[in-house]
Amino acid sequence: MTAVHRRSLLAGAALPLFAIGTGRARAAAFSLKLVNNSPVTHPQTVRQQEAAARIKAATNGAVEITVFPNNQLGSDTDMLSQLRSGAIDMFTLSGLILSTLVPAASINGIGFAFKDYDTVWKAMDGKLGTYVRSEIDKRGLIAMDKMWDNGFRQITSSTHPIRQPTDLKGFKIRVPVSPLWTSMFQALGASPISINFSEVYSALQTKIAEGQENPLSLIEIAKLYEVQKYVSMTSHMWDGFWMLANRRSYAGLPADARAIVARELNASALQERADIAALNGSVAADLKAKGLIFVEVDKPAFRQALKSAGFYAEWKQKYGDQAWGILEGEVGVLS
Ligand code: X2X
Repeated sequence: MTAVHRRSLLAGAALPLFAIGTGRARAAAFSLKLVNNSPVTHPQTVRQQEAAARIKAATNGAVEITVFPNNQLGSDTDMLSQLRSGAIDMFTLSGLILSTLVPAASINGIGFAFKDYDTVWKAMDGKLGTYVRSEIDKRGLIAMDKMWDNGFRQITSSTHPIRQPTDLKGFKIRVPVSPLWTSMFQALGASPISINFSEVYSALQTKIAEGQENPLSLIEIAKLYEVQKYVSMTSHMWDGFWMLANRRSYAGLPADARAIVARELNASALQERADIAALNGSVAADLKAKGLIFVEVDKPAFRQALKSAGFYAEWKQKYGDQAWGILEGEVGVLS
């Protein structure tokens, strides 16, 4: 929040800061910046803008959230530090990237942990999500209850089709900045390069990286098909975004405003999940029409390669028995 609004908060501390339903429009008492890394047309951005409009209406103009999509305020790494300092107030960030601050937050990205979306949402809206949120809280950030979908990730390549783990040998694959991603693709024999999403298109175009991995919806919306030739349907992990808030910004809102913000952001998260589910029904055909070649993969071989490389044992030890037990309670035994 801006200094001006902090002052007005202090000045009005003993008074009700806004009256819901008085019908009188006034300048926003609280202006918040919400940022993401997704293109302007991605359902994440669209649903966040809708939430902001509903929040403004429901608080009678007192809470104004401005959405800055598409890395407008920096890379994910930059935006995470801005969120921590309070330069930005809210940020939807992949749990895996958040793990550079909150190690437990990458746990949903363990290779081949989730078999389908029902299992994902049961875990993330249930015990696993509750556990990760409490770890986020310990590191000084607030996470809203409902995660936003990114999706099951698939590997794309501009050089050769990836069918077997052996096809990944020495493959220069861009991964987001996160120890779990690097570890997983090293375990598969690839040569992962950590690059923020803001640089991915150009890294692929200039062949700094031969390939990358992302959900089909994002491969489509971010036009990665323009600089990639093959997509291998590995669904090697599920990735989603936590709606994070700076603790001081969030605590600075009156309790009734906080309740409205949380309610509307969580409602938009559920709508965004449904948008992605709908996209998943049509996106493969669109990508094929644009010339991307779909490759069938030997999925169990990838999982076996991770197992043989000691990937599950290593990460079980890193997360600890409690976290691993919660994950396995949701998805079954992994190692
Ligand atoms: O950086 C990525 O690849 C992205 C957009 O999927 C994430 O935010 C993890």
